[in-house]
Amino acid sequence: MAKESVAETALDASFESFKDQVLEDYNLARISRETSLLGRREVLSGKAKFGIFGDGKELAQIALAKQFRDGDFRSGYYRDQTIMMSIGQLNVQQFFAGLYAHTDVEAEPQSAGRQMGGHYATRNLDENGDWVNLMVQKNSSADISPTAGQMPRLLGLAQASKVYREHPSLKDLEEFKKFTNGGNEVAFGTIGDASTSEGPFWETINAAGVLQVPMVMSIWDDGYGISVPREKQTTKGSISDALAGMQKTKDSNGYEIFITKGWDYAHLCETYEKAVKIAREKHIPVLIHVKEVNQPQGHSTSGSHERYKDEDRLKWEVDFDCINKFKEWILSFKAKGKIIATEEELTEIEESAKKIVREEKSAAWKAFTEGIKTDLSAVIALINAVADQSESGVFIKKIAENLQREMSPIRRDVLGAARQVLRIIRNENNPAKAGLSQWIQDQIATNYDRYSSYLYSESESSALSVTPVPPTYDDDIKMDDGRIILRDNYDKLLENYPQALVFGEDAGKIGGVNQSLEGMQEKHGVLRVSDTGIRECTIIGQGIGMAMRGLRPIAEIQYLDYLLYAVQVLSDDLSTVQYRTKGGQKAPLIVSTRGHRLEGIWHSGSPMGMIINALRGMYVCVPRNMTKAAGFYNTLMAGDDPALVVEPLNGYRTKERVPTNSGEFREPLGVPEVVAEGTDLTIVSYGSTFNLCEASLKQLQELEISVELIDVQTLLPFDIDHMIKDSLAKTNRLLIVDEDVESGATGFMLDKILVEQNGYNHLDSAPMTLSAKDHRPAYGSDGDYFSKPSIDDIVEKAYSIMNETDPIKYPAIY
Ligand SMILES: Cc1ncc(C[n+]2csc(CCOP(=O)(O)OP(=O)(O)O)c2C)c(N)n1
Ligand SMILES: [Mg+2]
Repeated sequence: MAKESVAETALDASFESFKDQVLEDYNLARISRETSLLGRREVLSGKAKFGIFGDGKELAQIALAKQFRDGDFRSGYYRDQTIMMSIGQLNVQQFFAGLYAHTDVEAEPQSAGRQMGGHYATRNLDENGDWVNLMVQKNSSADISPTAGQMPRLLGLAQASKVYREHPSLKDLEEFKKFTNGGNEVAFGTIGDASTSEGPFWETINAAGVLQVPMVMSIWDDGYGISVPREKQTTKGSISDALAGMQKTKDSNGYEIFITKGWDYAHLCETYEKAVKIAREKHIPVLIHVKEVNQPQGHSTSGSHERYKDEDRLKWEVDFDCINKFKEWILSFKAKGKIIATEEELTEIEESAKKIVREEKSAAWKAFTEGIKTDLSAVIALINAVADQSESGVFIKKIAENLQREMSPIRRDVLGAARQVLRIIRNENNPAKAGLSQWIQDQIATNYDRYSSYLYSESESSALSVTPVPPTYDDDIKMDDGRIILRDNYDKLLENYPQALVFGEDAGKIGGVNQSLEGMQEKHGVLRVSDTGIRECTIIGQGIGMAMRGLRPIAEIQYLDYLLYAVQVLSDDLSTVQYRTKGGQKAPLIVSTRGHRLEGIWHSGSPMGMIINALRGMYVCVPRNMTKAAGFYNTLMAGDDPALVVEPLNGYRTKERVPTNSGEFREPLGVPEVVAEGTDLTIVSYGSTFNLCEASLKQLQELEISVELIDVQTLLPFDIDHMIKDSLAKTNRLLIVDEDVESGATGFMLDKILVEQNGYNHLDSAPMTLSAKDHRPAYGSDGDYFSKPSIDDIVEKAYSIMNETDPIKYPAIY
């Protein structure tokens, strides 16, 4: 029996230390529970906006955390406060700081107040954005709210251990000692029972079984996903039954599956010890279905569980409350005449836990409100100074008084009042105006840092700081297919960066569907150039997780049209890593895909507007040829930002001049290239349509239209130095061409050029856009001709702008 065996081992070792451990666990369970109880009250009393807590999951998490070692990683969800406390990465004060949205990273290291409470992360970067030693701390990747969104990244976090263990040259390199000790690190995943219904869960589970990575997957089964019961979520009403076919056998890969109960301390401890050992030593994934987990307070502060739980279940929540059960177990424990604690001793722990949590909560509130109070006093002084000298003094004083009377003022109240006053005195020559105005400007800058910084890397390695290097060429002109330029560049990258890995569907054995990795697996090994299953979401997840552990993955999505399967993880996870941790974590993943025109509805899409709107936080490169694409890969490898590179699908067999410095030349981001100079009209484009624009130049010249042709090269960032505006100052006319839907990326570019760059000041004609039709592109060359912009369309659109300007010189064609 579990109880006896734990006890006996313990007795043999040292009863005293066993006892201390159990009581320490009891204490932590109580502290965590009190935090949940008091946290809920803070929300209900209006001091915090939303609360979601880990009550009922304490015991299982304590058992898990006992096996958590330095260098290990967690990828979990909002119930995991006890794991975080147990591994020493969250204290009670920090928990409450998160609940209140304290924006100071010292007080709230999880997200600096950016994420709602219950979303956890560790600080894995120093203040310069460089990696800290991940091997001297227990790590947690930063949580996200979408259910099962933690799963794809978990796969990569676990796979990194496998790569580190099996990679011949990384093992001994000093610079990787801060990420691994021979690949012995485990990735702990947690998920709720209901969230196992999500696609990313199944995709991850399958992939980890195939890859055999050290992943310890825990399912906290409390029987509900908000109000919907497990039976409506899971086949057979049991995730371990549903996954039974995944069980590893002597002759197959697969999982070791464990089942335990959320209130059974001894069995939980034993199960986790066994399970984690298997994952760590043998790199076999394990799944722990923790049944009978309770949820004493219901789902969150948004509602009460009495709405959907019947009386029996509500009674069960009390009878099988995991901490009560733990207490029963402690009190009933007797081995060789020894006991762990008396009821009085446990009551003492409970009282002390309550007191500690109350005190920590108050300290968090004090620290949170102090900063705002300082701002408040400053602004009231400034407003009163303005009031003393204003004709609206009485009214303005009233604003200051109201502000002072606010019970729990927030920054919006403070800044809002100041801005209101400045608007009132807009016509006055008030000597105190400058002080107030300056204060507002300062506050806006400070709050930009608080709420809007770190969308991208702010380190010295930011992709925007990489020094550009032009491609060099031999005097005698050597031409080759675009795919060869890419392949030779990959070869050099794999040589220069031992931490680089390339993987995707068909990327390994055959070297990619377009042969841009031809021979690379043979040369660099199956570990570094590999095939994956058809599973775009977890291909990205592999990349994110590995990038979070110091590797430099290049994840390939076979076609741009299939990026949609991965947009959720790219948008919710990868694009927000820096932002949601305020620079505490990074995942410099390069995503490579190929797109724009080729053939048919799902092999010629160019949904760039959707992509750039969904992926703020990543850079998006849209090269017109493979030399440019290679130049972007090289820049991105030298930087530490995540990015997407869209290779032009019709460019693999196009001849390009072969550079002599493969792997070295670096294309800058956000710097358009003026490919042809002209005086009548600026045409702006990128990718495959850029090449069509270039092919139109001759006809346009014959029509006596002098075109300045600009390749924007990257959509995110877009023309950092406003070069396009300078071109408009010369031509006064603008045509933007791409093959996205109408108002897609052309709409974005129009806004950037006319509004952000103030380009509209230079225009003499209405700006024009030319894009594809709103439907998906039809199949075949005629489908392409009638769905996407053609040379005819480009020439005629440009001509129509000139016709409007000078109908005598450019008479209407139609
Ligand atoms: C993609 C997505 N859909 C819906 C939600 C809203 N939501 C938040 S938690 C939750 C239930 C999750 O239940 P379960 O996985 O069992 O975890 P538990 O809260 O019970 O621990 C839902 C539907 C969400 N966060 N993300
Ligand atoms: Mg649940």
